[in-house]
Amino acid sequence: MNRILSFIAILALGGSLALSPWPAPAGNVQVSVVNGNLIIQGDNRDNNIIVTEGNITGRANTTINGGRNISPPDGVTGDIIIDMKGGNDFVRVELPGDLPGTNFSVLHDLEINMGPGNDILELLLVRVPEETRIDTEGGHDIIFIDGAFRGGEFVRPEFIGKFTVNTGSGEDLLEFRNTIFSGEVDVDLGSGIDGACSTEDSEFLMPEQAIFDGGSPSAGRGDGFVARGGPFFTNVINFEDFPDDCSHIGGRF
Ligand SMILES: [Ca+2]
Ligand SMILES: [Ca+2]
Ligand SMILES: [Ca+2]
Repeated sequence: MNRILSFIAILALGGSLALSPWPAPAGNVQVSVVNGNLIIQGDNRDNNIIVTEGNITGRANTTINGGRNISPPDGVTGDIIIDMKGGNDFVRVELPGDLPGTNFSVLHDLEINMGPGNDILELLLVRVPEETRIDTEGGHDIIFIDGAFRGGEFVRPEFIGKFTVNTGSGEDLLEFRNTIFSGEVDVDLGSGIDGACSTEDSEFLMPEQAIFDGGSPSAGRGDGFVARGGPFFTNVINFEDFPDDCSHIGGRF
């Protein structure tokens, strides 16, 4: 399977509910502003939401504050905190930062906890001015990061401050393309046969401060790392498999 097919597979998993092996997404996601932080909190059902500069939208039968969607609330001056709790959750965030015509963006930190369950997180054209902290906890989780076209221009994702990922137990995949990591990067894929995948032109402005840890197991096929054409990393530990493409890593056969 080439990378385009693998991307289509991710889209099919997250986007096309008819093809999803999972039950239809449900539950309610509560959005509130607490001490200036935007809190987006799921429940223990399979929640499916998209967060953009214009809307926070529930897909399929997932509701937002009991309704179909809401505009980003006023009064957000702090961080954006997403906590999806249990269930097989899908979250897409598209917040391209302070571009012309943007009325809502990440102002400080972005913190996302996907909780137990097999989760998919997509960060498309996201710009985070300060820290990014992602924890997908147990389960077979996928994190996919890429740019996208906005107003005819391709906008790359950019993480200015420290970027931290923990994917916990389960066979997890972190795939990123066209992404700019300006600061420290600390990726820990936890136990399970995991994969980290850089397929396109990502940039690490501090590659000596980028750590990728595949975790256990360290026997057999082991954890896979793909950095085709990418920078030379010095801190890649607990990876055993270095294939040319991402189609057979992170629990994908
Ligand atoms: Ca949930
Ligand atoms: Ca999970
Ligand atoms: Ca893992």
